[in-house]
Order: sequence, then structure tokens, then C-alpha cells
Amino acid sequence: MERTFIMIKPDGVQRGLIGDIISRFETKGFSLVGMKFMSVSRELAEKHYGVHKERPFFGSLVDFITSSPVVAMVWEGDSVVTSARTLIGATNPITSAPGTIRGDYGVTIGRNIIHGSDAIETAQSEIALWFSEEELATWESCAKSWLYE
Ligand code: IDP
Ligand code: MG
Repeated sequence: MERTFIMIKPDGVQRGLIGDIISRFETKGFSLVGMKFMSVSRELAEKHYGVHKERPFFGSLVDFITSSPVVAMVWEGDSVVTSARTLIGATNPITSAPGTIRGDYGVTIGRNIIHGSDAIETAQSEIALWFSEEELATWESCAKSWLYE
């Protein structure tokens, strides 16, 4: 079973999309293994987006992520890293497909509602950055045998 890191960004929280977003992951068939509602420190935001530190939008991205609370989550399931990116949609919401989270709710790249890890290794390092081992619950959904053959 794979795990991925998902974060509802400040715009998703402010716009009242928490319930809808969680529901999409739940109804798809993934299992929640960790979740916290939190303010993000500059240090954490800079580490999380460290790969983009030379990009012109880095400062405004860190300002945005630290501007208002986020929902940090870990979801589990078969191929969840790739599948979550599909549910989320392309980075720029103006071209994200309808039916995806960004395609349904966003209009601009700097306010694209949600983050999802882009690869298995990234997911592992992002989960370790945002969560301690004790904050993650190992459990098995009663629907598992109806989701997987
Ligand atoms: P991703 O979130 O789809 O993985 P990345 O390219 O990793 O996209 O960029 C990280 C985040 O940085 C994006 O989700 C978006 O919020 C922001 N971002 C990316 N490119 C731009 C840009 O050109 N202008 C403003 N913000 C950007
Ligand atoms: Mg990315």
C-alpha cells in the first residue's frame, strides 16, 4: 500500500472546500491515515517548497501558504500518489480538466487549492516533514475487500 501527502491550501480552507475535497478522496476508495488543521511556519513552508526556491514565485508562494491555516493529510491506497495527482488536476487550474479539484474550483495558478506529492519518494519525504510516526494511524478499512480483488 502506497501513501501520499495531501494539503488543502489556505484558499481551499477559506473557500469552504475541506469537506468536498476529503469526500473525493474517501469516495474514490482511499484511506485517511493522518490529518491535522494547522498554521504553517515559514520554516516548514520553505522546506516543503525547497525545490522551488530559485523560482520567481517562491516568496509569494511561502507568503500564501503561511497566510492562513491548511489541512495536512496522509492518504493510503494502491497507486495513491499518481491517482491523487489525477484527482487534483493540472497545476494551472485554468487548464485543469473539469471533474478534477483544481479544474472545478480554481482560476489561477497561485491559488490552486490543493497540494499532492508528485512521486513516491517525494511523498515519503513530505510525509516525514509534516507528520511524526505517532500521528499516523495504521488501520484497515472494512471496505478493503470490496475495493480490491
Ligand atoms: P504542483 O503543485 O502541481 O506540483 P509545482 O510546479 O510543484 O506544481 O508548483 C508548486 C506550487 O507553486 C503550485 O501548486 C502553485 O501553487 C505554485 N506555482 C507554480 N508555478 C507558479 C507560477 O508560475 N506562478 C505562481 N505560482 C506558481
Ligand atoms: Mg509539485
